[in-house]
Amino acid sequence: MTSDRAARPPLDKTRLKQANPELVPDLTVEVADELPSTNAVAAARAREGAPDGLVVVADHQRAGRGRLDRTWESPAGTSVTFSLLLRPTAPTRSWPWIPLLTGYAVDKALKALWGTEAGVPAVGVKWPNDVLIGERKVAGILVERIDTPDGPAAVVGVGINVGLREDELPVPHATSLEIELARPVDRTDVLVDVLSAIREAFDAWEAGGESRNARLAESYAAACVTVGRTVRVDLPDGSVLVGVATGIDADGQLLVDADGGVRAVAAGDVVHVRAVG
Ligand code: BT5
Repeated sequence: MTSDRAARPPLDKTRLKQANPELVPDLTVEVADELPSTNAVAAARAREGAPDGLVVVADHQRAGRGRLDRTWESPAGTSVTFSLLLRPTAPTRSWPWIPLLTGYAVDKALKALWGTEAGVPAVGVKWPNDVLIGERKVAGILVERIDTPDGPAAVVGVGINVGLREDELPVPHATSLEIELARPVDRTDVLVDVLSAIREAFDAWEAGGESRNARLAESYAAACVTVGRTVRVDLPDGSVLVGVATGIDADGQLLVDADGGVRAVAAGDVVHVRAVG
């Protein structure tokens, strides 16, 4: 496996930790060689009083968490896995937007990485918070609300498949940046770009005042590959909703036109959303 190690260098800790002009200044990045889950560590740090802008990065995350007790797998040396601690000033009723905004920012950063490369499938965000290349998942997001002595905080966890080979993909509908681009991709570059995009997106959202959500709904819907498709939504009570996704409302809910009526579904209330056909 010597060749693998050479081909898979560790994250560049110096570049990430020193005052880095590439990173917006209000982020403090901590990089660990290995952690079970960056979300768990960031949540513990939030309860201890860590400030907004702390970023916990694992070079190798061994027990990543997904939504609803699902898992996130990341073979050593292949992934970007981090959690950003936010202490948003936006009212908590707007917080359902946080995972969507994160997906939107990751999507934007990956699209920029694509640049002008031809022949690669499109990047898009799948409501509520997966980032896809073509039909396959390249990034997952888990946002958790944490109650802390200093008030509620949000832990924004992001996992991105950078260097996984086909035989390392945990599920058939996954993909990685290197598979899609057919060239090596530097994990530190991806981390720096994605963190900057997320921070920028949140700063704009926080500054946006009362109209923040309506504006975001429009931009999000434009980047969202779910809108316009027929979808099957699995709900926690076992029922299934099938209809055409027509848009995103100001609360970040998916609007599904089914059986002659439009129903709004909240991200927190769905088990799975799948495109049909
Ligand atoms: C997610 O959950 O997609 C959220 C994943 C969040 C991971 C980050 S990594 C940093 C931070 N620290 C953590 O502990 N977690 C966060 P969900 O939508 O529930 O999707 C989970 C499902 O995606 C699994 O059940 C698998 O089917 C699939 N999956 C697992 N690993 C994957 C991978 N590397 N790539 C694509 N799909 C994967």
